[in-house]
Amino acid sequence: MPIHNNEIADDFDRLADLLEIEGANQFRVRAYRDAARTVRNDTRNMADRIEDGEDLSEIAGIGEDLAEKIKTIVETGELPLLEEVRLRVPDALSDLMRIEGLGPKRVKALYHNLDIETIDDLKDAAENEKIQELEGFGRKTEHIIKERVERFAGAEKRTTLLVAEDIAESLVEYLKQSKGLKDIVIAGSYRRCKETVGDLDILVTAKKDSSVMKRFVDYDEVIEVILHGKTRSTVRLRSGMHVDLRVVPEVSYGSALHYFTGSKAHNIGVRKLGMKKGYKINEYGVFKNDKRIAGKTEKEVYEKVGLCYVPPELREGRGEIEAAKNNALPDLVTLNDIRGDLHCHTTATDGHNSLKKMTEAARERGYEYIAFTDHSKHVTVARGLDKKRLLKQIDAIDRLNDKLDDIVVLKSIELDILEDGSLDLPDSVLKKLDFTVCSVHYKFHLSSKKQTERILRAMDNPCFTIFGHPTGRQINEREPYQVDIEKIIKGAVERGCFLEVNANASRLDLNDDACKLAKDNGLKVAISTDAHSVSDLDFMRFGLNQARRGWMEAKDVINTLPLKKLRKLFQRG
Ligand code: DGT
Ligand code: CA
Ligand code: CA
Ligand code: ZN
Repeated sequence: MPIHNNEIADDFDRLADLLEIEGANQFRVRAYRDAARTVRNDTRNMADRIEDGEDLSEIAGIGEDLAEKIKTIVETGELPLLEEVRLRVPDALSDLMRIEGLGPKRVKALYHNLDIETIDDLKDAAENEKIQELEGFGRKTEHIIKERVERFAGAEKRTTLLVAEDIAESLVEYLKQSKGLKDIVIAGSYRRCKETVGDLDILVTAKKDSSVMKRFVDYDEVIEVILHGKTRSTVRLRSGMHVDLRVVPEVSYGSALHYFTGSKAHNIGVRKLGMKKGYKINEYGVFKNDKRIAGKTEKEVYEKVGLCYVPPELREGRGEIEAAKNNALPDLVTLNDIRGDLHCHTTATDGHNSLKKMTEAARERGYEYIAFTDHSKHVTVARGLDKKRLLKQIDAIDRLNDKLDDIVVLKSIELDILEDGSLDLPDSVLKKLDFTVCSVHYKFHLSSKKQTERILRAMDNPCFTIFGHPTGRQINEREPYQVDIEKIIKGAVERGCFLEVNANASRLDLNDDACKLAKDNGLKVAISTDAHSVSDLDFMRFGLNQARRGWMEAKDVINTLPLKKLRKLFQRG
């Protein structure tokens, strides 16, 4: 069974933790952490890449040594260096690093002085007030640790859609080979394209003598069978993900799909409508006086209660039932509508592929335009563009455009919004660009009032076009900064600028709720990948998921426009 990207990433993360606790060189530790992130966020499976004969060292940020290590993990399931380090440093110490506020130094001190190896050890020690006696800890720190351990233990673990897809796709491929299988579909939050999923809900129809249930519990990624029945089983996979599998009769397929797709709030709404008509609706069908009158398809279920078909992304109980009743559902934006990508990086700053290669890749994806938004020089990256280098890039783009006739390269930059709300390059240079992306990359901890003012002030500059990753959150890693997003949305409408839906699978920023808020306020967005390499261009569909969940249509998204119209929008007042 192929090794998943997240497993390779976990190995590298663990290795980085243990090496850091051991006191290894910072650069070495950093290299493994970066590799973990690169692999985890790759839209393609490392195992597939190897099978296709690709050279992994050509992936941005993966050198020859790392490429070799990835290959070893894929082939043997193990990373020998990690095994070696594990002999010296207890593996569980790596878990302690997941507790906020515990760095390598503290973990080491806890281990050497109090024999704390596991989260449980840590909890016991905190409860027995052992930690406060340690040098450099104190009562307050002990209290904070105790609280964080409790939160950590109770924290709901949700998986990003990108990682969930990787896990789900190979399982579905495997199940498809079962004897007597007919339909197979993943329902639940996965089908609704939520940014993260709790567990996977797989639904199948199959012949009576089908082997699908047995095959499911026999899957070699299963580490625990929680429930094993004829029509329903639940397992836990190596990744920690729980999976439910349900076998339903064909006559109930549509009803079951509807029921298990959810959300619960949406289901309740539909059931209520059914009750008004005297129907009983459950996962087996729509019933009138115990006679099944619908259930084979989802469409049938909706029709019976007087609704048109509701796309899964809208099934959140946010007004979609009312809209479906009035035939007023949005015509959701699709990947086909997208004509270009407005936020991409190259080797000029922290991207991993050249201007030319990125443009070629955009053309392969059928785009009419691509914009390069390498970083300005302020705080973000060491090699950010100053005026001179930006002018050089503008020249290079002019020359490239001369040679191309089926795609246009747009000139842009990702500017830092400085603390006082100014932008970090003078307007005289910015005017030479087609548009700008402006982002907050530092001073995340301002009050909501100050942060909001800072951003609005930046938007006052007519050179400000698109506000990049507007809340700064990174899923499971960094909370959004404090900001009044509604004020920002309204401010953007007033000034004629736009907000970004950053499609990077671990950002998704704006998220679905904010997309809806933007739409309700008449603000258009740019769905952009923030690609740092060619394969990152494929993040586009993850941004689309959020926009669709936020009810957005093609007309709400500026990069669905042909270039001429887009250029007009870029001209502010
Ligand atoms: P998740 O797994 O936390 O990301 O979210 P879901 O939406 O996949 O929720 P899950 O796995 O608990 O259940 C799958 C679907 O089954 C859910 O979206 C709706 C349906 N469902 C579950 N429990 C109930 C219930 O008590 N009432 C109704 N009407 N539907 C339910
Ligand atoms: Ca689920
Ligand atoms: Ca479930
Ligand atoms: Zn960027």
